[in-house]
Amino acid sequence: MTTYVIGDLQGCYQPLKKLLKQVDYQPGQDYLWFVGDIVNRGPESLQCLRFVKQACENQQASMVLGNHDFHLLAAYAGLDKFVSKSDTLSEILQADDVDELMDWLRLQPLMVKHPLYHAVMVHAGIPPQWSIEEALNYAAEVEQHLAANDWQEFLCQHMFGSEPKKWHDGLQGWDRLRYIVNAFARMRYCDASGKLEFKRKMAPEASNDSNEKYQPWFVFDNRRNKDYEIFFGHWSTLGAVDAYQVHATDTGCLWGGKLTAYALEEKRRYTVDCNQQCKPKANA
Ligand SMILES: [Mn+2]
Repeated sequence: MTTYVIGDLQGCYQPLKKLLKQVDYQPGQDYLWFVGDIVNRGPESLQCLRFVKQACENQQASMVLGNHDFHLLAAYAGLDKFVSKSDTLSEILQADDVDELMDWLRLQPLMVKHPLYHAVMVHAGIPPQWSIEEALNYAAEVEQHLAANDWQEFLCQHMFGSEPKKWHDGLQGWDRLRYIVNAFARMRYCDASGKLEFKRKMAPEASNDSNEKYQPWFVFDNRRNKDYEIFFGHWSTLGAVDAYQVHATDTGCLWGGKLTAYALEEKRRYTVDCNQQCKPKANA
């Protein structure tokens, strides 16, 4: 049995098929971890979503929710103001099985813990001030709301926005839940206390780093979650980082880069080159 951690698909279904063939994936024997952002921008989001749903329902895969998956749920729930021209979600929103797909998607977790190893998966990251146990509990707070009957109102009215930036244990209400969502699904840079910084998206530059307050979330010495290997995606410009007890798996398939499967047991990366088809259409 091998656990393959698969980077952000974003609708790149052909590269996924190629990658699974390359690693000789055996359904029912091997297990797939999808780091989220299954959909959007790429050409075959509907196929990707159906594939991941089927694999999860067959107990052959797990996924975590990424910011684009949240975005899809919000678009379905009627939050048109967050739908942009570069989105390629209409195929899903018009599909016959859209209700079934969305009712399944909203029940997916923000964080998954491996049943056998000290390994977890999130979409973007875990702030330095949270232990693994705390992070799992915080993820569950949000998951409860997404599972409730009024999930659409919860998501559309309370979860979008970039405030608050700072976490403290006494944070309550929507602000608390919004920080949790933003940390798990959007974070790249933060400070040592977990204060979020959303403006920077590029990889850190070697030259100007050491005095900068905001750093990639995983580099801080005081990080309280180093006792587990953390797998994540979301950051396509970061590259294939395997350091600091973390593994970055978004290698930019959507942007003409590669799709990654990290074989957990072998500690080895497999990749396929993306094909031209996956690059977002200029005016899609
Ligand atoms: Mn993302």
